[in-house]
Amino acid sequence: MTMFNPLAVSKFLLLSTIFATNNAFVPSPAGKVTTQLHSGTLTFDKVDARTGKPTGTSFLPDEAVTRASAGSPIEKAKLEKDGTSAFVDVYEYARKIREGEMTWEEVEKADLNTRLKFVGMLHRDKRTPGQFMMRLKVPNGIVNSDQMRFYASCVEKYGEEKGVVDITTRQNIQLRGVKIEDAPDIIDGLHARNQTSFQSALDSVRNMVGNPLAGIDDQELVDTREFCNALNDLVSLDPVTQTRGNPMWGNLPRKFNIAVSGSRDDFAHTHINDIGLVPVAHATTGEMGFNVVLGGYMSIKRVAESIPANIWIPADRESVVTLSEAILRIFRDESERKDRQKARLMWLVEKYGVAEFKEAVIKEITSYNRGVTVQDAQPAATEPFERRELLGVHKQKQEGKSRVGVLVPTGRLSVKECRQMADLADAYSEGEIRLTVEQNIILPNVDDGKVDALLKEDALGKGSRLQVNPGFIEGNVVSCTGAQFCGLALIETKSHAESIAKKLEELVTVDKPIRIHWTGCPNSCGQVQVADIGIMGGPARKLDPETGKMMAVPGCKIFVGGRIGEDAHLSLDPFKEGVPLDEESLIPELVSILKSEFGAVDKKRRKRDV
Ligand code: SRM
Ligand code: SF4
Repeated sequence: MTMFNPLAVSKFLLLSTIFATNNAFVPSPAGKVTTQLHSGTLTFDKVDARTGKPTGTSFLPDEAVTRASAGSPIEKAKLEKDGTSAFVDVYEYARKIREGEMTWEEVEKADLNTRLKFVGMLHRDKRTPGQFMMRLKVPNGIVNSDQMRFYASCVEKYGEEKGVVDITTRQNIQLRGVKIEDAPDIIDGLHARNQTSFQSALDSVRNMVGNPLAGIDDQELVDTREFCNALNDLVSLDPVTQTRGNPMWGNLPRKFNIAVSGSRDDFAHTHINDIGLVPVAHATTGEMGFNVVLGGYMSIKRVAESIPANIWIPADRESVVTLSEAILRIFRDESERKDRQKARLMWLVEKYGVAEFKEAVIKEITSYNRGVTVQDAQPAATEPFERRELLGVHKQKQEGKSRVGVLVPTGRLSVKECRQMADLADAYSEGEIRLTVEQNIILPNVDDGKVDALLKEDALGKGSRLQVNPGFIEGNVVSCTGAQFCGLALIETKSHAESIAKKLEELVTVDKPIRIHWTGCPNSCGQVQVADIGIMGGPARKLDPETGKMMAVPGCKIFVGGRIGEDAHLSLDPFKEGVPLDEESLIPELVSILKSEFGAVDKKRRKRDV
């Protein structure tokens, strides 16, 4: 019997070229390394006996290992057992559970709630004990109909409520309801479809966000697909063994986000990523390239907009990969290991100073000896430019082709809706489906002559949640996962986000898209600070009519005035706090904000006026 190797990457299935890296790890003979934890002495394997690959920790300088060993409990969990071999754990646990040797409750706690995250498996212990969310990697947010049908088949057995598929705010897919015993089949199925869940969560480089209009847009400056694929390979593909999971990035101090923008619209949101690549032509030569912005992030402790690094690189794979690798290497070895709230890139850049950090990056790049050079940032274009719409029907640069943006309310897809989207993609967009950070779908390359037929499809018709021409309010809602599945949530989000948008749509008329984002807690996965109106879970009090006393109720903070695109701006201070979440409190607040800040008028009055 041949053993399936969960880490193996099929050469036939690999989309992108493998980069030979100068500092690729050459496995040394299995050896033990000892380090002092404050709980005692730890000895870890330099080469993981289970995978034959070096561990993530084996790439760290001694000094970083010492800091990690005195670091947070997550740092210790990573030192004690390597995350890049977590695939092996999933297969072993699944086999034992299937064969009745153990139950999920007996899985080692640090694996259950921490290390399995390296395989993209997040135990939803508070909400659905024993069931996991499985997060994938979808570079540039491009999937196909076969993959979409596969997602549906994976979650169907978990029932309508728990077995759903979500499009995330990183243009990515999450499968819900997954049980450990089913995970190997899902992982095998993903790998057979050139996808993976590996290194999609915890201290990993997260999904590569690119331009959802890559290759189909006449305003495009750079096609982001090859860069997202190349960067995905950098972090997810072991350059030595050519297996999934690159141990070089297997022990990072924290999550790391990269976004590659392809046009002046900045659909990728470079301003809220650790590395943002902003397409700008070289002022003298006209060569297309990227200005680099650094350190954008959101968290409970701090929300920061990216800062310019005064770096420009040409838009070629070698330059993009080398720059990212240099920054990642410095981040991996030098960033904070004790206080996780201070371990994001921005803190390290500030510790250096921007100019000094730039110098360190250039020194690192030079040491790789790949002939990559960087220049000072180039001036951005100044001609007026208006950010465009992604929903609806729009002409492509290809003659006779259109892109059709479909609203997926709050990114949530039922099994039936996944299959409907797959069928539409097969019939109209050569099977291709693109995801956006607004949690919606774009069907590319639809023949102009077939657009009418597409719009008449039942899946997009009256009564369907999926719509091509929704109202300006309901069509622009984004929502994080919230209390239904997320243990950190202070409030339920997605169901409120969808129903309140519908009600607002009935009450007022606006003359432009109004982006309402919901997020269940201050981590801001729903990115409320970029929204026109952002709703963040928070405490509130309300009069109890029975007792006549004030009582604590689920509530929210409201943010107003975030901007995206070239003129991005984060709205950092709440416009209003302590608003109860019930409809009789929240809807009047939102109507009032829509009127005072966004020129909304009552629907009835507008009808009379007309
Ligand atoms: Fe997030 C943690 C969901 C995008 C900032 N995020 C979580 C966890 C894993 C918490 C948990 O264990 O339950 C959430 C899983 C809930 C679930 O069951 O889905 C979670 N984050 C999400 C997703 C699914 C929201 C969504 O509905 O779309 C997004 C998945 C993206 C992906 O595909 O990889 C998601 N999270 C974001 C973003 C937006 C972005 O990347 O543009 C942010 C702000 C940007 C950033 O990271 O700087 C974000 N999530 C956080 C943070 C705060 C990070 C920090 O530095 O402190 C946490 C908490 C943490 O990491 O400790 C967090
Ligand atoms: Fe969970 Fe908070 Fe992120 Fe929402 S913002 S998914 S509640 S961690």
